[in-house]
Amino acid sequence: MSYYQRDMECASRETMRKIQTERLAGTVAHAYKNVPYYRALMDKKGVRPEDIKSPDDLGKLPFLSKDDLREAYPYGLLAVPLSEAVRIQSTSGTTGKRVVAFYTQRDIDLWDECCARAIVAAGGGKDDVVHVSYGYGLFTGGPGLNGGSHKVGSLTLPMSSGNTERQIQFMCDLGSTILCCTPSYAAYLAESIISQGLSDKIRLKAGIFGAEAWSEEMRRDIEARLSIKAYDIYGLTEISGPGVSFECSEQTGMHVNEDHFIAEIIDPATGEALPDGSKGELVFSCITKEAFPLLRYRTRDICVLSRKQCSCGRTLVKMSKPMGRSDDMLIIRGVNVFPSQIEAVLMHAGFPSNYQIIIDRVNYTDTFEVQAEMTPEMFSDTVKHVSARENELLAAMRSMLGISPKVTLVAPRSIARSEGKAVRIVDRRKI
Ligand code: DLL
Repeated sequence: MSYYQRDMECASRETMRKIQTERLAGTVAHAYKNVPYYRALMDKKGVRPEDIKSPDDLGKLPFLSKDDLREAYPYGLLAVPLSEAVRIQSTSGTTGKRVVAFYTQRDIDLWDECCARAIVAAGGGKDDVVHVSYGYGLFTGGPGLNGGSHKVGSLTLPMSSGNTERQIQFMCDLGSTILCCTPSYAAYLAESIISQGLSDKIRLKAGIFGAEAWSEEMRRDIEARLSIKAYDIYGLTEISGPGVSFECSEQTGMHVNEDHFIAEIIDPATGEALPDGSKGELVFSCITKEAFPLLRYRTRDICVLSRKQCSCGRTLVKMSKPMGRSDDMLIIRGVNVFPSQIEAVLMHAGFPSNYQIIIDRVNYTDTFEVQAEMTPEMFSDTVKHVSARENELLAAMRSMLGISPKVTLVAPRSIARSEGKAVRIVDRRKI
């Protein structure tokens, strides 16, 4: 039990606040003393470490963003001597300078604990075979769930991503019970398992899927096809990786590991803190990290926090699934479009989760196309049926988005599969 400190997950509000207050003060003092970059930001705002007496004072601290991480790249935000740091991980982004994060051994231990909580919440224990198909290496998915699985004492299969045939073979031969990967890869694995007629040989009971946006419809689809319960998991490299928050059996949002990360919601335009229940940008302050103690880090993820009592008994605040990003929300012909809305329409209409949104600009006007893969049954329909389906989708999308994309149905398996995060958006506009 002590491994994943169940008592912390169920602590009273008062106990949690006391712990957060102590840890926050310690981390602010640590960052001020050891990170000249952050000290300069605090000095500029005229705030001293002793001004931060409780989480209520968080608003006095300056924000950090990806831009700061890029500016301070690579070592500018490292808060311990290099000799104390034992690991580097990096974000999956492909544009600009990569963002790197550092860990001491203690940071890794606490990260493992956060991921262990996620595995336990998904029903995992010592008798489970945890099949980790998140990428290993710089990406945090593989190392995070791997560490969590060890901490729980489950048998860990460090598959990494790729080689789908081998994934399925090991899954059958070794009796994997919990699958950890991106939801898009889970959907692809499900499709391959079914098409090979191997569903009977699969022993999976749960999946821990995250690292990218996925809809409720996609969850139900994966659950039905793999006969499992699918749990969401959230995190970002800058704050440690997966396990910043995780879902429990209620499946109504992800519990934030509040004894390690304090969550706030702010208005992305003004930076003003908003009360629980408001929709806004999620901001995290790390309160136990040694090497990379980011404070008030702007995630750009748009979420809602809720303190409604959870039937699982955990008292940790819950965050909704990210509903989009304050920075990569698509603006097409002046209309704000979230890819999750498009996904919801497709899944609702019975389409598989493989789709691509292609945006371009021709003669100063945005073009907007949604390519959706058909199921094999749809593909064998007559051309007349296919065009009727395209029209149905078009009408549903127009009503959901307030803008009409060109809808093209494409053959099964014609959209390139990803073993990591799916490439859903191809934005060719040069603005
Ligand atoms: O994606 C860490 C991770 C690995 C999380 C495995 C869960 C499982 P990054 O590559 O730094 O880290 O990307 C972080 O991915 O700010 C969100 O926009 C998005 N994201 C992560 N989890 C979810 C989720 C990892 N469950 C960025 N739902 C975050 C929606 C998610 N978006």
